[in-house]
Amino acid sequence: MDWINNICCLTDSYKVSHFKQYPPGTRRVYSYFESRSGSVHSQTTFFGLQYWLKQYLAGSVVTQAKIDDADELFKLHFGGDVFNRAGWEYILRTHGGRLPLEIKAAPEGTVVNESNVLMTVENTDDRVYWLTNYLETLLVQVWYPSTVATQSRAMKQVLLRYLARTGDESLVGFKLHDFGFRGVTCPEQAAIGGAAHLVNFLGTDNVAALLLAKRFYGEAIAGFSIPAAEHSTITSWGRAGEVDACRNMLTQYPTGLVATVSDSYDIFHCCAEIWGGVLKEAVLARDGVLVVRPDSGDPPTVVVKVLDILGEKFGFTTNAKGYRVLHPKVRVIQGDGVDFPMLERILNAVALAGWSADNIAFGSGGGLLQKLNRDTQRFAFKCSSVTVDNEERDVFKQPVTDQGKKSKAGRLKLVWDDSPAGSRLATVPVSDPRSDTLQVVFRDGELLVDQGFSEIRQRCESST
Ligand code: AOY
Repeated sequence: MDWINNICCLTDSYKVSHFKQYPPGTRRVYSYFESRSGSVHSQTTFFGLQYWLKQYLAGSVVTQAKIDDADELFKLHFGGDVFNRAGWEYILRTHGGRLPLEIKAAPEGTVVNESNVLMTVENTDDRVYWLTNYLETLLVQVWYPSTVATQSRAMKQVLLRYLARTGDESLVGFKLHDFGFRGVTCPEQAAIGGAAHLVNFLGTDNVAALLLAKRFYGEAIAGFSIPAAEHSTITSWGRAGEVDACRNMLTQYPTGLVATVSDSYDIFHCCAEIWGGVLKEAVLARDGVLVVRPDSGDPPTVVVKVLDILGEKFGFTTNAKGYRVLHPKVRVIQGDGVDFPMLERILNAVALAGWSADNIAFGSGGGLLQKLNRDTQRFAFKCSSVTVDNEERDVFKQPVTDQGKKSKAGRLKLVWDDSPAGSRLATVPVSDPRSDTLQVVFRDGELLVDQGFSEIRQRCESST
């Protein structure tokens, strides 16, 4: 990744020109990051900044070679001298290549309502006023893990609602498995989005996510998986060999959980005549749990029919909440077509058919890591204060064409606001006497806070 790791270039082209555009005498630029009102999910989980700080911003990140590379590129790109070579050389000479910025941020895993400050950025050297918003491009990318963590948490709440009504809430950690590595754009995105999902869950097939959680958040092993079939391993045996392929899964993995995709030819035939027929005694004799995976068709219809067939063949019990639970050696995982709306449609169909949510887990790929964008939670980074000469001025935008894009003014803090209804995080001016939840995480090239994955998980889970 060293071809792209040049801080001078990790920005939008127009920002390279902005150092000449602030008012004369500008010494400080102060900007903040928020999820604006009108987002898809009413609460937002903040996660991922520490990866950007460690990977791109901490330490001596400016070198003469990087400045020279950027200068050469921008000469060609703009057809002239637009790049602030002298400004970057000043950072190199005066600050040893360390960025003279202060970044404050909400602790990762913090859950806020819409329209709250999550991060603030300000230059610490008067001559480097232009750097604050030069970094907007890179810092705003935190929208992605924050949105994945936000949506994954919303999916967890849906699962918890159905588990509370029909089964056992303690099972929730393994109810939404990350199938998304292949569906994203690159390994870095898989790692970032997959780690964000693991803030809420324990199940993943996204190995890149494990690497990020370990290297950047100190978590030795953030997620777990089990042996599982794919279509190639089943269909290689031929259509007539499907039963042998299935038997092989049971014998190769004689204990514990094992998952087998079962729709290669006919999911209903596979459930009735293979798992619930020829191999029924082998499944029951095995010291573990068989997880049957349908992978095509209308998910609510197919899942209910699979549960009905497996229930008829293997038997079931009825739990204290009045819902049916399959024989303990058989479960189902649905990993096709699962996104936020589909999750609830399936759970609703399962409950309506009298089946407990205990019977089923979900896999989600594109729906978990890809079917979202910066507008999902309406993330934005805006300047709210500048200091020009000795005058601190409030700054904001208020477009007549969209009142929803009005930005906040002044220096901000995030405080616990107590009302009769309970305590919630609120954004107030820095003059407010209450203590700030935002922490200084970065100053002048130094990372000042190192957050562990378990504290992040706890913070997210304990917030209401
Ligand atoms: N994994 C549970 C463990 C994982 C997978 C990964 C794309 C699993 C399947 C399964 O049971 O079936 C990426 C599709 C499936």
